[in-house]
Amino acid sequence: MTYVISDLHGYPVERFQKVLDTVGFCKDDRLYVLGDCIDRGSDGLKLIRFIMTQPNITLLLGNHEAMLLDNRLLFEGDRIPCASELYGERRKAYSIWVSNGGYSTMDAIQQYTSAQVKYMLDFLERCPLYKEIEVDGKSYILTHSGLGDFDKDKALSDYSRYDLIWTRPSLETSYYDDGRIVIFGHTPTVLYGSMYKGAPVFTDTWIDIDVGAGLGLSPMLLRLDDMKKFYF
Ligand SMILES: [Mn+2]
Repeated sequence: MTYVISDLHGYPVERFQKVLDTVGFCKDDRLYVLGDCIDRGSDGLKLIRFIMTQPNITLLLGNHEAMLLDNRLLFEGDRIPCASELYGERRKAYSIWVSNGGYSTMDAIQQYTSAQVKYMLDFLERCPLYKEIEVDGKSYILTHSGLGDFDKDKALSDYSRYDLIWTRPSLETSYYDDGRIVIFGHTPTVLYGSMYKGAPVFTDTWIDIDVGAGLGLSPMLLRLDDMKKFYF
């Protein structure tokens, strides 16, 4: 069985593990986590450390993990510098992260040794921006946020990082007609209209599975083999 989930945003790791147990997730199954494990809630780094130990769970990079990586110099000294000590590009990267809910991760990271932090950040540096998979004869493209600046003749490797982790697809204008279904998170589905609150959005060419855990709603695991939804 193949599962996808996205945007856990610091969701309690023990509850996440319990859901995997409930669905009977085992070593022959595969789970793709489509980015944004961290920020907002407090368990983001615990989620990442759990994922790192699971050979059949793949984490794709989200814009929040990318913001953490953009700030990795903060964690390489004896203490975390404050904003007034940062200048130029470093100050800009810090401001962007803080304004997007980075404080919870900044606080949590201080519980770890510098070797543990380096190990986590090195792991995140290796996380892919997209995956192409096939389940039961159907082809899917997985990314954090969809495909910005979509062109069906463009190779996935030619998309910019921005177009894979920051884009906000539109119900009206985003139509990914390359024969594969694009699955992503990043945009909480309630932003497409209150009738989508807490539920995934399915269109002819894409599926948004960010049901709003970052907004305090219940996360959802989607099983691609039968499109069954599991709510936490
Ligand atoms: Mn995101």
